Amino acid sequence: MIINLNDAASFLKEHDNYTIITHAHPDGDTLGSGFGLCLALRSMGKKANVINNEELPAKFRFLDVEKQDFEEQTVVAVDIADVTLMGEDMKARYGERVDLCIDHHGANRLFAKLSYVDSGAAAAAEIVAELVELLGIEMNADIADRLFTGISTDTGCFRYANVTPKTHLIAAQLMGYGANAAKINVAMFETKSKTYAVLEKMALESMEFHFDGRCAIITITQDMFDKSGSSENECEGIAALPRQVEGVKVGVTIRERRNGEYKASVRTHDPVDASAICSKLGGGGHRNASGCSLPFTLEEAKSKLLKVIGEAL
Ligand SMILES: [Mn+2]
Repeated sequence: MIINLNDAASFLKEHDNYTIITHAHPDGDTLGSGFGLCLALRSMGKKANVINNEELPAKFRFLDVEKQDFEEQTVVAVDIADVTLMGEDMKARYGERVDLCIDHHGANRLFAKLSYVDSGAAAAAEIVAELVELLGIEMNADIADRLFTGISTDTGCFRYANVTPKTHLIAAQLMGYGANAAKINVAMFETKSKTYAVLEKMALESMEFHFDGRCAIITITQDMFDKSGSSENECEGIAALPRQVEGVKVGVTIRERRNGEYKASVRTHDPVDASAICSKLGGGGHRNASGCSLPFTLEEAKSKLLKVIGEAL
């Protein structure tokens, strides 16, 4: 059932012993909104943990909070548009029993008992910031750092079209409560591990152009992960690279998974709709940033993508 922001706030007030779950290959928003909500609930005197089925990427470890000991009663999902995005373990454990989903993906599949979805919010963390205010929770620097990280990362450091005046106002308020914006932005956008830098170099070497340079495709193979020492949980930033090339309307990053299947991240410039491209292949997401799974060989995956991209262009 779809609920409004007030209902979501009431729900959080009325329940306790929270398990907050994030999506697989966690990014700054799912983690920032998850850990921010966790600390906010604790400051209301409630018990709350964030559960992840994988180790946090090193750059996000500063968001982590110590686990509490309690019997889980209420499950809240943040920034998760569909159960398939939870990862297999988490989907098996929680897929059918999410009580409340807080999300900003227009394509949210409404898998939770209650869903609050604001597709106008730049980040799930923006929604959590609104909930904190609505609940009358006193914001502090620890919560503010986490929510700021979510907003900053999901907006590419406030550069993308999803940024609204409200995004800036909320970010400004978070800075007022002590969020260390400069430090967070340097850590998120100006710092890369050496293993990632080597992977990025290989990824750029793989770049190829189609449709008179209007589409650029990068391919990352498991072999590249092995040779660079990098891992899938630090490669999110690569998805932004192909679209950075002048004239490119559709930037695609195809990533080989451990099981030999492929996943594509599609980034577009307006008017090309990334979510329309990906939904034709069973995926989805946002207008300028979407993804889909491609259980095919690399050649097949590429030709299926090129076909729908050609239609979109
Ligand atoms: Mn998000």
